[in-house]
Amino acid sequence: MAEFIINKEVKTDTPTVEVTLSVDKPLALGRHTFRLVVVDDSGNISVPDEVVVIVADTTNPTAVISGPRTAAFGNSFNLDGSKSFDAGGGKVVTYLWTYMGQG
Ligand SMILES: [Ca+2]
Repeated sequence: MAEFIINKEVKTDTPTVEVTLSVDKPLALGRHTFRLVVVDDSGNISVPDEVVVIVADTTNPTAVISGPRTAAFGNSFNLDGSKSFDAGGGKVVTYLWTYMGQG
């Protein structure tokens, strides 16, 4: 486990390291580059190698629809999807409405 801060080296004697994150302390959505330099037991130092990790929103949003309890015959009314929400670092940007028929 390690907290990674930009340009601050994390040193381990193990060949793997956990990039410790949480919903409270996430990496932003998008591309993030990590660099590795290794040192051998004689003190020789490698050239750096890099990997790009794309942090993506892979969580589906939740739709929440509401409308008036009753609507007067022949009168327009509004449907409300504003309580819909997203998780995974994204936001709701499109609302797709469908009339499903009577009943
Ligand atoms: Ca999402």
